[in-house]
Amino acid sequence: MSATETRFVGAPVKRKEDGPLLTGRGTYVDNLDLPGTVAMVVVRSPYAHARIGSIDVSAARAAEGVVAVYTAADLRDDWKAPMPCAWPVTEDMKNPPHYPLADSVVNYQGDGVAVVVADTRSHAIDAAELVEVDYEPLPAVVDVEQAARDGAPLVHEDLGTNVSYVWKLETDAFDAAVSSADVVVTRRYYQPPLIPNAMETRGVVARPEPGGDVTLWSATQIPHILRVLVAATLGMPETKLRVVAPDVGGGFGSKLDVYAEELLAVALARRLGSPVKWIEERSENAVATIHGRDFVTTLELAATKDGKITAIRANVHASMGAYLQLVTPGVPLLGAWIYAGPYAIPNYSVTFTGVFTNTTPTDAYRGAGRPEATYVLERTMDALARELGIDRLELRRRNFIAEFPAQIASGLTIDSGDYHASLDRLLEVLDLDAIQADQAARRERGDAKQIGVGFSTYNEMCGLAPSRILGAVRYAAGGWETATVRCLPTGTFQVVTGTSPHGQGHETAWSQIVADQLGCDPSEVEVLHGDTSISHAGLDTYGSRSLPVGGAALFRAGEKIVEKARDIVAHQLEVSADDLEYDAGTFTVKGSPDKSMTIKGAAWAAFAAHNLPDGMEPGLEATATYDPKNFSWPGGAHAAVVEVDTETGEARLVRYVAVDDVGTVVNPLIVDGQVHGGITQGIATALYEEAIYDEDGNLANGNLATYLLPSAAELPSYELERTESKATDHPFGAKGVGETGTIAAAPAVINAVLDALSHLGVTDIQMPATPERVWRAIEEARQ
Ligand code: MCN
Repeated sequence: MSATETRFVGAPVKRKEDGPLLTGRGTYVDNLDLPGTVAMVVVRSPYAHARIGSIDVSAARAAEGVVAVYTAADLRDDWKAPMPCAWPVTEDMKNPPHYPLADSVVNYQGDGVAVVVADTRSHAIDAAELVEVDYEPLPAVVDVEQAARDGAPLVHEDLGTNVSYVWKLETDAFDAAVSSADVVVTRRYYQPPLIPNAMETRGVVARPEPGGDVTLWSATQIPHILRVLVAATLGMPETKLRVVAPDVGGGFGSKLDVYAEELLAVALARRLGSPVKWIEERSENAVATIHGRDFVTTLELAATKDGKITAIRANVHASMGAYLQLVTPGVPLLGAWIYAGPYAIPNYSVTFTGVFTNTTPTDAYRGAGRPEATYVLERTMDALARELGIDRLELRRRNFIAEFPAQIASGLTIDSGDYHASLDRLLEVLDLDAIQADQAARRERGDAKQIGVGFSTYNEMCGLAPSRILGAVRYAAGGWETATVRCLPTGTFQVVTGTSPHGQGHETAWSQIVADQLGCDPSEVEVLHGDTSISHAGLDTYGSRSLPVGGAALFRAGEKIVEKARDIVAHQLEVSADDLEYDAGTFTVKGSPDKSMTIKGAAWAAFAAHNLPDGMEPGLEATATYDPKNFSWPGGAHAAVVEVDTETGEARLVRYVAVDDVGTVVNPLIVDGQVHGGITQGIATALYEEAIYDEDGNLANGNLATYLLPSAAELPSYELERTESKATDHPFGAKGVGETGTIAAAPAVINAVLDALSHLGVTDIQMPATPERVWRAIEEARQ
């Protein structure tokens, strides 16, 4: 886009979608009240591991309002395939068949064993309590390293092991590089399981339609993928299923899945001939929706004594939970190529061991694989700096990748970036000298409240795409995206996108792109999404792919419109197409500024079709499908300043400064919002969130009174800055932003806590750095 064309791209246009949402006029799944709807409730196992002896549903069947009760045995013939896992990361990956209801053994607390359908939700809940299940408890395993050892209780006995797969990537000269290094720093990190808590829990309505069709409304991120996989699992032709993602109140990766309840609702709607509705309760969400993280990682950095890092090795045990969900085994791989982060490290080794445990299945949670990689790298960078006696920022600078495109040791190419510029800007804003003077003064005085500053310089690989690379790592689907732009005869515009926003503001951002390209106001653009009967193709929203891939497809469709319109205008004005100049929606004849015609005028001419070039089809619309050659590579530098009360162990965030490079920014308000939310999730990981299981696999904190989510009261106002290096593989240079904050924040915060306590000899604290953990670390260091 030229400078004159970008009136709206780059401008802080307020989000179009927010008015209805903020005034209670959104339509979420639970707002659907279709005539004749019956309510579905899932009966869930209280045990993490148990054999099912018998299930007695007679009392439930006889209860008031009950329409039907089903167990796995009743529904066996409804499934033509087990629940899908789209990422068999190795040829011999173990993936035990997983069906919507457990048959003979339950494998995590919350595993579904029966489903009750009643006239009202309260009747269904009451009846669900009458389902009698005879369980024989089995030994459970929750610790990922323990589960991988010989002799551990087996989650799936038939497999003979809890290890689902081992995946390895290593460069040739790796061992030689480690043995010739001056120093090798090795650290071990635990990243606990996390419970995604979208504002809207999951929910489903499935309505049978005439002719055996079904419409499925789901609070999902992936209506297109869901349609294909629900149809395949139920053995329905895809044409018989319409999937609608209405307003969706967040997902953060947890709604990038094919869930048992989606399959059950469709199957039961077909059986019962009535719309079936299921709405997840908040405490149910804690066990029935996927969890994130649960990684134990050993990271080694080998370096010369002047701080040149020569090799990196990561050995990761990643919990799969009890079953492989849609992309569970692939989550570690999403970080596999970026364990060296923004640093030029020539020798590289990562090994992932995917392990079953008796816990809720894990899957993609904001950042998926990349926060895990960045956390262990940035913590170890500080450890290496201490070991070498080199300033931690100087160590980073000595190793930054400085020339682009950069081929990295893991095999990918980073097209663009400027990591020095982001760090420079961070330091301009931060005033490190003042923070360090404050730190020195507090130490001198022996204050109870100590201050620390922590850094994280990062890059990430997002914009999930390129189909060829995804295919090469055995991911079943492609990574393209598609968009249609229609220029309507009345001078308005319609976009149909394959992306499926659930909080990211695509209606606004996509309108800005079209407005600039085709010369209109964003309010004149209607953006349609999230309904497979309207948007037939698409690969949906996750992996910060929507702007890098879907936005690029939209831009390409706009280019096609401009080219067709050029021929129409040339014909109408009786000039050659080469004689036309195009700017911001208007074609002007070169040298004759009074002779012009707009895209809107061309749209009318294309509709009326009275005077079109010979052979040209009426109408002005175009579809483009875009499959980039490379991932999107944002990066940046973040700093956290924390105050730690050394008497109580409480760590409180005082400042948070983030400098992100996401290439061209379409909407700075949306980008700031994305970074805000992302940082908050990263801080939450560092200080508050952890799903705690006891040794029998009981989730000890599955509600919001005990599972801590920070609110605005715990957090400072963030200071957000940007640098800009344009993506070379995107038509207007944009990179993804949806996960940057989450990826960068956690290590910055923990590094800050450790900096605050470094004079006391504290060198390690496990996430989340709760007051108890901080206090214990201080006490241990004192002894
Ligand atoms: N954007 C922009 N300029 C850029 C980059 C992005 O203006 N250079 C805008 C885009 O136009 C889009 C938004 O920022 O409106 C996010 O774009 P993108 O980075 O492409 O990410 P996606 O739209 O694909 O969203 C997915 C991403 C992920 S992976 C998670 S997890 C996440 C996130 O978005 N979950 C979210 N942000 C979320 N925000 C909300 N409110 N709810 C969630 O569940």
